[in-house]
Amino acid sequence: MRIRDIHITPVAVPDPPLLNAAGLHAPYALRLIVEIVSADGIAGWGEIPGGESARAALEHTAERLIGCDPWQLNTIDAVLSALAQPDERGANPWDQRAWVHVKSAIEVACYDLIGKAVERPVADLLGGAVRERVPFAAYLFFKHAGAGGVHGFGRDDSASGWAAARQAPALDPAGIVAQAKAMVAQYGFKSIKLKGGAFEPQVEVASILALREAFGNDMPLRLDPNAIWRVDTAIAAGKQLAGVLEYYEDPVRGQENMAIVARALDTPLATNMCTTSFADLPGSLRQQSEAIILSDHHFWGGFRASLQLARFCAVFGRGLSMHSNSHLGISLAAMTQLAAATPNLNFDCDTHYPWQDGHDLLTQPLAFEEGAIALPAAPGLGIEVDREKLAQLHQKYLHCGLSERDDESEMQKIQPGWRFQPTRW
Ligand code: GKR
Ligand code: MG
Repeated sequence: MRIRDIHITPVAVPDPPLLNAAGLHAPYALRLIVEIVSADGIAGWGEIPGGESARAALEHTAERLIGCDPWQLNTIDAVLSALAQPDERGANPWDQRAWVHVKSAIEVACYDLIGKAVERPVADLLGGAVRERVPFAAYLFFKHAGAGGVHGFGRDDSASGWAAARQAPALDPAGIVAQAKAMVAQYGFKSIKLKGGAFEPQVEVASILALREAFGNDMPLRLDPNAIWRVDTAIAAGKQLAGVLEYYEDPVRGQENMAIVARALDTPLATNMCTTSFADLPGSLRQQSEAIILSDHHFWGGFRASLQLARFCAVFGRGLSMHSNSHLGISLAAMTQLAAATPNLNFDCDTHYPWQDGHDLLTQPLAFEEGAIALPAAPGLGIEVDREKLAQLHQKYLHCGLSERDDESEMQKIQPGWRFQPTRW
């Protein structure tokens, strides 16, 4: 089998005004969709966070992969490694490295292609499914009113349930509880993560306590301030939340600070910010910076790298969970296939998908039942891309005026002069 074509399509998907440590989500989230077509006409799909730097890296790579055999992933890795430029994760909540994302997009699309060629789901190619249903967690955000997109997504006063909650502001503990109830009622999630780092720590602690009150002791709760708290703030908040959190995600910045907080608390610390690459693992072991690593095939470099990370976690006693960023159904399918084939993934995975639900590019979007996605039976990723919807989301990209994610500039539109601070409270 040979790669005949690689198509790269930037898309923009309506995204609500969600708040985080770096500012505010823009009306559109950017994604890059990669289609790899084999000489015999089979198409494999991949999806990664968007932006012109990742797109340039992908395009540069794509032309060198034409003619390669998609089964020869080690050869493809070597081609990518030879092209890769040094890049850095950056201080933002999300990972800005272009090259690991490129590697992931290509590998995922190759797996989809191979799975379709041999008529087996990707999970089978990764060693076989150890679970048929992959559980996800509700992902709450403090937010302003609005459901994303510039045209046609104004307030709909007739909306109810999750559709209304997605539009409603959530700026205090009561708003967060209302959002959680609507999201859990709609999708059946069995655990909850709150994106923190947006307001004074006491508001976020109060929101977690309000969630505990509203959902009782059987609902696991997580809080993620995206590393914007000082060590003393994080320890004080962690003590207030003792016995309440399933895990405490990136309260502070860097492995050394995480290790200090970890030693002061009984609650396990988790990260998708201080240990995000294989080069970070020796430091993680030396410092004991976290108890749980949130894997993410987009920034660990694909499925095989994620399984290697899983093996590390099993050997060195780390728990393993899964991180997400705003995403569409190709990424959701890839996360589901990988999670299904990862024996020691022992927490419900993150997903932003409810914030994008209704705007997907799949012919038949994946659906959450009781908070979980059933592993699709169809080969490859188990999904079909609707080319018309893809073209519509591409048109939105061409007209949205965004070329990179920039939550700080978006925040400045409503709070002139607002600046991102790596450590704020
Ligand atoms: O979507 O605003 C967001 C999150 O802050 C995201 O960018 C992070 O990457 O979800 C992420 C996290 O867990 O840190
Ligand atoms: Mg996080």
